[in-house]
Amino acid sequence: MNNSRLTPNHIPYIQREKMCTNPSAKELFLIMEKKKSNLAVAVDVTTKEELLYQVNAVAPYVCAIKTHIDMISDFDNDLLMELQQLAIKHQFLLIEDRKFADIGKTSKSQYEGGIYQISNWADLVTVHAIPGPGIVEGLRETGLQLGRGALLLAEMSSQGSLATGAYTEAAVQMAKEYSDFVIGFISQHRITNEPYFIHMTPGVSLTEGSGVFRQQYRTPEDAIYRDGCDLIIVGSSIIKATDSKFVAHDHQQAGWDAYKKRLSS
Ligand code: S5P
Repeated sequence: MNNSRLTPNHIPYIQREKMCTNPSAKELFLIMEKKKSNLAVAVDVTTKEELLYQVNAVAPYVCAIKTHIDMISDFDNDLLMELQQLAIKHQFLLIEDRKFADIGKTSKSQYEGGIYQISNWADLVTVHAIPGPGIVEGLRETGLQLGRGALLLAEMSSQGSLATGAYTEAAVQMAKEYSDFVIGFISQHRITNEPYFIHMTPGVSLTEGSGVFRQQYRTPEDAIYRDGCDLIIVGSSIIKATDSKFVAHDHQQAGWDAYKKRLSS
């Protein structure tokens, strides 16, 4: 098969692993294939105990865990040790959804320093494109030598988002310029056909509709098969469920079925 004539929608994750150079991107594709999971769970909770409880529950079904570490009221360094141990034991990546948005110098200091020292433990971080390429250059200087990667926010799931059209296209250009560090996007659709870019998408639930503060949800099938995203990010639908383990498994299966359907379409 001549892959150059195919869109990434028809190239298996395992082949796309060979097309990227960033170590975290490679590891992610390998884990996705091995665990048959294109599910990342957004564990948006406020205590260490809840975070570790939820991560333990969903770990077998995910390729990544996405944190907002600054929501944790009793944060300490032990939490980071435990998260990293769980990530090794269950094979998943850690995405810190920091949404950096400042000039390069400031963002770099926020990435490596402060209480959270994000670059020491997060495989991937989220980054706004709004400041222009300097933000990527600043983060890249720290992250690349540690084998880390970044995801550019090119579109958002909330109704009325300003990240559309020319803004989204400019984010794609920024990513192409630094594709050794920017491994892909947070977006609502496939926005470019380079097979090494991973499109991660939030606003996903088995039940479509809207959430609080104008969040919008569509199903794993729509996100992956219809919209061409590669990885679904699911938060409240899983972690607010009575049995998050069970519901995580359902989302994993729905995401993987949609990927298989896409490959064979
Ligand atoms: O456009 C976006 C980008 C992100 S990273 N919309 C989002 O909802 N997110 C994040 O995904 C958000 O910060 C939250 O952690 C998660 C969605 O959670 P849910 O509870 O709505 O599924």
